[in-house]
Amino acid sequence: REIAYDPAAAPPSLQVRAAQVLEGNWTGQSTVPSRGLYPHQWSWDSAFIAIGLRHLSPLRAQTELETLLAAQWADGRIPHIVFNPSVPLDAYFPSPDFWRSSAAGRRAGAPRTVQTSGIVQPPVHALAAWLVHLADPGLSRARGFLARAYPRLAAWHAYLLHRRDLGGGGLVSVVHPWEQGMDNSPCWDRPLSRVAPAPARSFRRADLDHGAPEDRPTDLDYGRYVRLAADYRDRGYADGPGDFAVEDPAFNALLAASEYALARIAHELGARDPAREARAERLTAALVERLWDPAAGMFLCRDVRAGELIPERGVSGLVPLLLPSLPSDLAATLVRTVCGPHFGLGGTTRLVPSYDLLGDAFDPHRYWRGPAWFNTNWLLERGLRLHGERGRADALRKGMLHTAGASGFAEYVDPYTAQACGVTGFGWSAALTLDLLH
Ligand code: 9WN
Repeated sequence: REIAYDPAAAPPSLQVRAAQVLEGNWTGQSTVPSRGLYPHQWSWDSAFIAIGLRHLSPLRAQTELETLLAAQWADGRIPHIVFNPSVPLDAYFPSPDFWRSSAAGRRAGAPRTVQTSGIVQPPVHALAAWLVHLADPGLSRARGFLARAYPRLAAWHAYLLHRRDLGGGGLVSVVHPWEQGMDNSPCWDRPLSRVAPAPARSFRRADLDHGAPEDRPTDLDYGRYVRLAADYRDRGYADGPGDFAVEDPAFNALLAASEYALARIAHELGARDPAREARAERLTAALVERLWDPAAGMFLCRDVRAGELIPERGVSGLVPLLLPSLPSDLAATLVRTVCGPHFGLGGTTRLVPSYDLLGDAFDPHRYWRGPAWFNTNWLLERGLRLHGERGRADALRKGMLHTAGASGFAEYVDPYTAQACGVTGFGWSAALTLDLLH
């Protein structure tokens, strides 16, 4: 019997499905992480999304970053959320009326025309801008993309290096778990325990309208997030010693990676900026000096207030594998740790979990306390490749592509079974899939 060929019946390819997610999440100027759960623009999401979007439309990828950079504060900070004024206030908490950026952030130079949050997220932007440029250098030059982005990115890094070195050792501190981006990682449990939670009745969580409570942070976590953010706001978003200050390996490694990217951007623009690479190397050296833990075989977070390393293994402590000038014995140790019993890659897990499989707080479904996320796995895939681990990088890439398709571009997945958790159609899961396909 002859089988008629019907192209409409063929299932769409992974590439087409990923593109559809990004199309659906595009607002005209930027991309939301998720239509329901995160209906505004997020800082590090936009950087990862631009890295994927460049394969579909270099113009849209440039616009994505330009929209974010347009919301930069005069002190150089890039806010972690840029609010979309057409979205109802109660669609996401905390909303613009909580942050009150243009009033409370006046002295720090918050923009008047857009509403933003007052905290930051990891500095993936210069890396993203460079990769976006490479996708279509002709368009980038014609639009003056890098020439316009460069001073803003330089001011952003200067803000972090000068205003946020709260530990005085040459590394940036985050002052809120939302800044580091892995909101309820067990790494924060100890420093957060000192923070008096805001009463549960004083705010309403919109996230529970979209996600299963057992996949999300607890109410107690939220009470502490609210307290820290409100205190920072009430200090006019001025930086100084507060209740929570942590030096995080991923945040600082991403800053170093972005410094290398800024050096390339400066070179492309014809400006000589030898200080940039030196800065990236100094950051790498400071990471090793302050955060490397030989017994754990990985980097740990430093609790700046307590003056000690936090004895928890989070995926963030593997991300410095991304750095080219990491000493080779440390890189080799990190590879062993990723593939060992705590993270299980190539053995018990399909993707690298967000937290120690053997840790007391491990939970395969609860947000950043165990599930695997696509952005951290994408960073590790690059790190493995950079340090000559081609076979492992290829296997991880394959696992990510399979999981992305099978989970409907889930926000995060169970690291053992790859079962989808959180929302599906998540922006960076789709974008980084596209990047891996190219
Ligand atoms: C708070 C948008 C963001 C990500 C973070 C992720 C989550 C927000 C939230 O969603 O955080 O910023 O409401 O839980 O933890 O990494 O940028 O996708």
